[in-house]
Amino acid sequence: MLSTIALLPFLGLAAAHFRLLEPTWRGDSFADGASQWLWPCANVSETTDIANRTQWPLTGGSLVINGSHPWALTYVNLGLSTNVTNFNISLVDNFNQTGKGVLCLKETGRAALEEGLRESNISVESLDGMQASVQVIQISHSGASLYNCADITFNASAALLSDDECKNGTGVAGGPVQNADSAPTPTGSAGPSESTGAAVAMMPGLGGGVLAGMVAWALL
Ligand SMILES: *[C@@H]1O[C@H](CO)[C@@H](O)[C@H](O)[C@H]1NC(C)=O
Ligand SMILES: *[C@@H]1O[C@H](CO)[C@@H](O)[C@H](O)[C@H]1NC(C)=O
Ligand SMILES: *[C@@H]1O[C@H](CO)[C@@H](O)[C@H](O)[C@H]1NC(C)=O
Ligand SMILES: *[C@@H]1O[C@H](CO)[C@@H](O)[C@H](O)[C@H]1NC(C)=O
Ligand SMILES: *[C@@H]1O[C@H](CO)[C@@H](O)[C@H](O)[C@H]1NC(C)=O
Ligand SMILES: *[C@@H]1O[C@H](CO)[C@@H](O)[C@H](O)[C@H]1NC(C)=O
Ligand SMILES: *[C@@H]1O[C@H](CO)[C@@H](O)[C@H](O)[C@H]1NC(C)=O
Ligand SMILES: *[C@@H]1O[C@H](CO)[C@@H](O)[C@H](O)[C@H]1NC(C)=O
Ligand SMILES: *[C@@H]1O[C@H](CO)[C@@H](O)[C@H](O)[C@H]1NC(C)=O
Ligand SMILES: [Cu+2]
Repeated sequence: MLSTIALLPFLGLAAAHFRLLEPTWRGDSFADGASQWLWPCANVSETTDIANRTQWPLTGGSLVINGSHPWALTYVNLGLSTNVTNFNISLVDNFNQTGKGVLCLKETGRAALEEGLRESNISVESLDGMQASVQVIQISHSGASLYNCADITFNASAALLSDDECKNGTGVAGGPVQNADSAPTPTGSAGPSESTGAAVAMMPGLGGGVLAGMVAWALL
């Protein structure tokens, strides 16, 4: 947050800066030289030490974020292999994180991962040992997107976080996107991060009513 204080008067709004606690993020995206505004991974480069990648179960691992704003549209995408910019498996599509603090998804996007592997022609068996990166996007009131990434290795022996380690903070939850004339229609195809364009281009899963709403908020 501190690093963006100078920007706030300019943007007129605070953005939903957040920390990615699990899987372990690439590096501190609040540090100098990094910026969560920057696609695709906040200008934090990929982990070079393979031992520092989080081991993830083949059915999708646990995800913990610590959000700093009252709500944010949240996406979780996966890119298989290393140095990817194409995070084209959408694990979690477009939910509204409400409440500041810690949100944990115990097993992230199991069904979406299976489908993404099928579409990528990759068997669950060959996923074992594969490196990949997880990208989390949050979009709040201003309509601008914020990014954090974590580097993982899929591992058949890796475990989900325990129930003790995976809890939602008091008052933190997730819900469907509101303020829309029409319900969002998840696409289930390409993830939202293929484009570097405007925030609205990041949200193929949103119905036109939502897009209009987002544009309206962005102009507030
Ligand atoms: C991204 O990080 C590199 C160093 O890793 C730095 O040279 C560059 O200025 C940064 N880009 C932005 C837009 O901050
Ligand atoms: C790996 O993680 C350890 C512990 O956080 C850190 O000290 C080390 O610098 C990391 N290695 C690399 C190459 O980033
Ligand atoms: C989440 O962020 C808040 C505000 O910065 C902080 O007080 C809290 O300790 C963080 N929680 C965790 C689990 O890191
Ligand atoms: C990823 O890209 C960086 C910088 O371009 C390069 O140094 C590194 O070797 C690449 N990693 C892999 C696994 O290709
Ligand atoms: C994602 O992109 C990779 C490389 O660009 C491609 O091989 C793979 O089939 C794509 N997967 C999906 C689900 O679109
Ligand atoms: C999928 O992978 C298998 C085995 O590598 C290969 O024989 C097949 O042609 C691939 N199919 C597509 C659609 O790429
Ligand atoms: C896979 O996970 C298991 C259990 O955490 C660990 O012992 C093993 O070293 C991991 N494999 C690799 C290749 O890192
Ligand atoms: C935390 O909240 C999200 C969104 O409501 C929910 O999907 C998830 O299961 C919750 N996590 C836990 C550990 O109950
Ligand atoms: C997310 O939920 C909050 C709290 O209910 C609400 O004020 C906000 O408008 C919601 N945002 C969207 C895009 O649904
Ligand atoms: Cu912020």
